Amino acid sequence: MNGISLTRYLIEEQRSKAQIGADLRLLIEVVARACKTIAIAVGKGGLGDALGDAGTGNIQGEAQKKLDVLSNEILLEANEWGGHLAGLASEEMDHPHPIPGQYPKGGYLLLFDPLDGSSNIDVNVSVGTIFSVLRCPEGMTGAEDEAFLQPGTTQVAAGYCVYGPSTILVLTLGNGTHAFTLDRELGSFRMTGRDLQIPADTKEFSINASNARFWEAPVKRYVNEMLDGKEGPRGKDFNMRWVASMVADVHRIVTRGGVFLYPMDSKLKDKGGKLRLMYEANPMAFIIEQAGGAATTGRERIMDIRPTKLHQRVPVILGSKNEVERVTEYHAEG
Ligand code: P6P
Repeated sequence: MNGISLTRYLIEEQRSKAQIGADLRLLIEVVARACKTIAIAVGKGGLGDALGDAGTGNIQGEAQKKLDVLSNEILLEANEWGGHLAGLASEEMDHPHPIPGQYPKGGYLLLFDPLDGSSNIDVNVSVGTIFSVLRCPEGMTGAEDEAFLQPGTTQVAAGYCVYGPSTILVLTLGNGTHAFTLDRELGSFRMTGRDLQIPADTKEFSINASNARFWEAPVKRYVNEMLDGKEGPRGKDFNMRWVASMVADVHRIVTRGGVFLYPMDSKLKDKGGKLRLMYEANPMAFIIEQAGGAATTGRERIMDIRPTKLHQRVPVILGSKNEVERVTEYHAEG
């Protein structure tokens, strides 16, 4: 079944499991088309005029790259006219973007980080778009923050598009995790991985080790045991990778296993963590769990968290199930 187009996959899902209706199928197709446009802008690098800082900041207090702003606009413009959405929320916007009055509204909410890892853009390292789809609750318009504050278990779909040597869309509709690679000649995404499975064990971990002095004891214990290698309690050697682009690190894990940690640390305590729950941790957790992996904060399943703020942050530990369970056990032991 490899090589089928994204469109054919979506039609087959709609036909076989009534998993998705026409509106959700349109939503995914529109997001995929927007990712193609973003891939072209990212791929231009210094040849386009989109590198460097935009001179503005987002609600996170982070300097926005020109491509952050451009990617956000591409996703807004692609999605506001189709009649499938009630509202959109983005890392780059303080509050939700309502559907303009001249367009019909639909029943879905789209949340996204339009260009995650954008600090890597200027040095030509892989970056990506992350998105999550929720239903708009009865009685809400989709323009209010509250409409989006739903636990990750209510997600209807989630995905990311990694802009690397190839452009790959990884998607779940709650029926497995599947990969579609952009065929640049045809201009369409074609299936290159169906029902991906993350190995339960791994020898590869992913963490920004420069934060070691700020970590909580369970994380220090977990990482030190891996660094002790064969001679240590784990009895095997480990390898470390840190791209500092969540989409690239997660894609490696979805592809060959591994464990990714951006844990709580003392310098982030007042913020709640580094990564954002609604449009980074939750969609990645859905994708990972649908591929047989696990995703916790160290203390609870990420997708069970009841959100209180649109841009709230959480600690993230995700990937190979047995490793995530080990770290989570270490937290429980204190
Ligand atoms: P650090 C990118 O800015 C990001 O949000 C994630 O994509 C990435 O995993 C993390 O931050 C990198 O953080 O502290 O290593 O720069």
